[in-house]
Amino acid sequence: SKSHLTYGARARTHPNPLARRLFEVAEAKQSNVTVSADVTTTQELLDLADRLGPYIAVIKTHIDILSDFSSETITGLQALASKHNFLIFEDRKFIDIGNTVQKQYHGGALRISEWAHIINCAVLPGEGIVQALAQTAQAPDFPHGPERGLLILAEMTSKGSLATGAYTAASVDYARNYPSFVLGFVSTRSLGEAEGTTVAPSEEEDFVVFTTGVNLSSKGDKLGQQYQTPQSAIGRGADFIIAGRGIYAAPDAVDAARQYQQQGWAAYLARVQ
Ligand code: S5P
Repeated sequence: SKSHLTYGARARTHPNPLARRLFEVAEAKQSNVTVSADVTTTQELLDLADRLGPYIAVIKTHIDILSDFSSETITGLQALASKHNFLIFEDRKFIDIGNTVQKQYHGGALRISEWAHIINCAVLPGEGIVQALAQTAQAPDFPHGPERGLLILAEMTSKGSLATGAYTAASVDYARNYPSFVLGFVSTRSLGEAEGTTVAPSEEEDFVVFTTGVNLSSKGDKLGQQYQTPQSAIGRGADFIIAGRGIYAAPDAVDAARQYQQQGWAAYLARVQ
């Protein structure tokens, strides 16, 4: 993997325009933090995005948990993304046949393709899900193509996760087959070297790794979530650490965001030295 290189170096050489932008944002803001803004009203979401904006590279949403989603949610979020220079990741975890995920991604009630730079999917349905989402994001008449990318959910942080072994290896194979659309993975470590994959890596392969289940003060929750620290995640290959309750449920969310930013950046600097 290229995880020993700086974000700046990876931004200069990465073949994917959205990956380049991600690394540029991280470098410019000295932040590899993605906040998982799992709040349930538009006001809370926009308030968090504005207060935490300076300290994060990416905001991750579960847009379908908002009780009052409307076009104002999206215009508000987009305005804050430009104001603070962060990208938007909708954690919809598409998992269906190609024909269905295309309709869930583009149009519909949530219009995800219009505003989410990054989406993710699970590969339970097979490689066709990646092909279907790529087809929609890269259609000739879709205006945002170069600013759209997919992360494959190759592993999960929950206790007893079945996304292991051959399933994780298939995730890597599919990512290799769609390099212009797949940015990398949501996983607990860097992937690609010893997974038992069948598709050979290319010279320029540089998957972006987002690691969730990051928390500084807890080891897990009562529903099977399992946490590691920013240091541990980045040491295992995370390029971006995702923290939800560790930040938004802290007594002072801004203070917490700063702490994750500092620790995430220090761990990154230690890795690239
Ligand atoms: O394996 C995973 C993948 C994801 S995307 N485990 C996860 O927890 N997530 C998401 O990360 C989850 O849906 C939630 O939005 C966030 C973790 O939140 P936290 O409050 O536990 O940090």
